[in-house]
Amino acid sequence: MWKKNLPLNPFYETYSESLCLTNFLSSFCLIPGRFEKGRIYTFIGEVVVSMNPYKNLNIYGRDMIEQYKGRELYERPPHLFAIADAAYKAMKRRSKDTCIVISGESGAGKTEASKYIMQYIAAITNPGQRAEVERVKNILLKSNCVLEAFGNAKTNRNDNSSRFGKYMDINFDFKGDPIGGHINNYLLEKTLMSQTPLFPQCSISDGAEFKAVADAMKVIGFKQEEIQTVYKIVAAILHLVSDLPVGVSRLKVVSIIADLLSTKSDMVEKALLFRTVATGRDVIDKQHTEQEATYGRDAFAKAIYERLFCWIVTHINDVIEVKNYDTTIHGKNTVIGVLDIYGFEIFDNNSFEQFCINYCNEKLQQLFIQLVLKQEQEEYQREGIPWKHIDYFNNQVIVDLVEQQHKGIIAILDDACMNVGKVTDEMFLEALNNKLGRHAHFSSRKLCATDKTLEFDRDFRIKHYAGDVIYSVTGFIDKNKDTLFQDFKRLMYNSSNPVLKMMWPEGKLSITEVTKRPLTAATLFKNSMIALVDNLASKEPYYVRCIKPNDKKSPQLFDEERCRHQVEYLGLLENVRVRRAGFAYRQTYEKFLHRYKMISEFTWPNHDLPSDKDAVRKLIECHGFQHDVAYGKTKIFIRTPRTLFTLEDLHAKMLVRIVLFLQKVWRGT
Ligand code: AD9
Ligand code: MG
Repeated sequence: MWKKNLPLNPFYETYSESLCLTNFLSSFCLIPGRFEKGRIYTFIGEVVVSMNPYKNLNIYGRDMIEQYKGRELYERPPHLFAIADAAYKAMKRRSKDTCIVISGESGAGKTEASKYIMQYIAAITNPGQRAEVERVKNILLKSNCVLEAFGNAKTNRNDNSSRFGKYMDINFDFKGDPIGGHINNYLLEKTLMSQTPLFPQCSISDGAEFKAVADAMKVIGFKQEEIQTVYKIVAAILHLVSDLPVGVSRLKVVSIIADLLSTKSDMVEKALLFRTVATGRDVIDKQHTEQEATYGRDAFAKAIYERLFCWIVTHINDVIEVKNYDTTIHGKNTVIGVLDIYGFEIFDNNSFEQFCINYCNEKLQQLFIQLVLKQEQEEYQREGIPWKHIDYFNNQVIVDLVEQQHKGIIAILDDACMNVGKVTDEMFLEALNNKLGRHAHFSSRKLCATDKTLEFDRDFRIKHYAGDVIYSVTGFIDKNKDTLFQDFKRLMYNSSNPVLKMMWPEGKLSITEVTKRPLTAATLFKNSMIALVDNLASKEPYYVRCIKPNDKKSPQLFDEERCRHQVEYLGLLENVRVRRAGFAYRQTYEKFLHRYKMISEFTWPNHDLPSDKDAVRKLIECHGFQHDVAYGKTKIFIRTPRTLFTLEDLHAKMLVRIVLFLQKVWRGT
């Protein structure tokens, strides 16, 4: 139905003349009220643009799943399911690892999108109802609930904001059924535990959510004593960071914490008040100043929270790890990766965490540019296809500002942290000013005294691809060093609770054995981002670009200015331009022939033409598609998806004819 009556792609249809931002916005949101009508998805090639509806839409049910299952990308109206199906089909048909990268700013709908994608994949696989596959699917789905319970929090941008990054690989067997998975988590924002006030006006029902999490943990396979330990750790953290209620003595709280962590009161007290230090050959207990003790306590609370989170992820990974899959018998095990990470954010007060989160978003934008805008255009050039270059803003310059060796902000921060003696956040800012004073994307009050937006001496500003963010240097040094006194690690290692003990293996080391210079938080994060991007770049990517319609979480309000800004910085306009001027599909002549040679008498079963390119040309001409293709040096390029569908149709029909023919031959009729 869709194929016949409706435009293949709203973009191809809407734009006959010039493409400008206003047209763009009109097309997918305003005219004829697509946002209001709940038509929140739009295609740009293999990219789906998603507008957060801020209300429940009845578009993710079983009937919808059936409509998208096994269909080609443009056969049905734009939807997340279409992109999920495309990634799945590509993986199954061509045994290729694929990935779905979901990006957009905080509250734009990434996490919701990732869950719908996983639900879709779960719904279309395992028709044979194999028990082991069902088990894996169930755990994959339930893992979201548990990870969100521990890793999401309310911010003023999003009531359910992801405070960690998540990349999940789903492994498939040769039948295309999920047989396992693996979750990578990235830098959890752990300061939350000691800062977030309670939100009494929150619409969330704590009781129901708690039960859902408890059930999910059971399904995943957490044992009863493990679940109890989880609750005890959470309680211990809350006791550690809470101001003491009137009438509760400090000693009482220490003893409660000791009980919860299965250790002794005097040991907890000692770890909170003293620090073991090695001076030459001697090891002594040095009493903390009040400031040190407060720092130590907070660092401890954050560290047990982080360990708990990582332990939960490891536990989930253990139960969904691919087991007993023999690639020599079953062939390659393929993967679909789904990336849902914290979105770009600007708060009133931005610190080290926002710096990391926004750097991560720069990296993802860079990957998008590389894969969608740059490589696409380079390929046309390489293949000798006539092409007029389409310009775009390349954010590599900002990525470099943050991550470049020796010169970038992370390197400067690490340098400051390496200094012996007391280093302050101000000294770090001074170093930034000295080294980055001329950088077009960096400024600070010292460098630009007339700039009234830089209110405080401790601020610096990065001109990010998605907007300017002013960061306060306060806390950068401590958060980057991320020091946790060895005394706490030893305390936990000596816990009589085996689960806790397992979370702290390095507590075994004595003070003299401890590595003095572990990698800093920013460097660890940078390394994990580089590895993530390499991993994504090695797979065939599909993109979901999420847009936030307004800052009020309203289902009615379409804030044109905000949308315009996001469309601009996400590079969507350039994306459409490249797509419209370009080709929807390309394939090497050899592979193209391999798939379609059966639909032409000139190529089936073999051709006698001088080259595969000539054979493809003949095949295309005999079906009358010559006006919709271009011939590159090694690949054929097809402009519109419609041609590809027709080729696929012909291919499918021919397969049926061949099967019928073979059946007749076998039966001897
Ligand atoms: V953050 O970077 O983690 O802070 P996300 O993940 O981009 O952010 P999220 O998916 O959590 O945003 O969406 C925010 C809220 O918007 C959700 O809690 C829903 O209330 C709402 N939302 C998002 N997508 C949909 C949807 N497809 N249908 C209905 C939605 N509501
Ligand atoms: Mg999220």
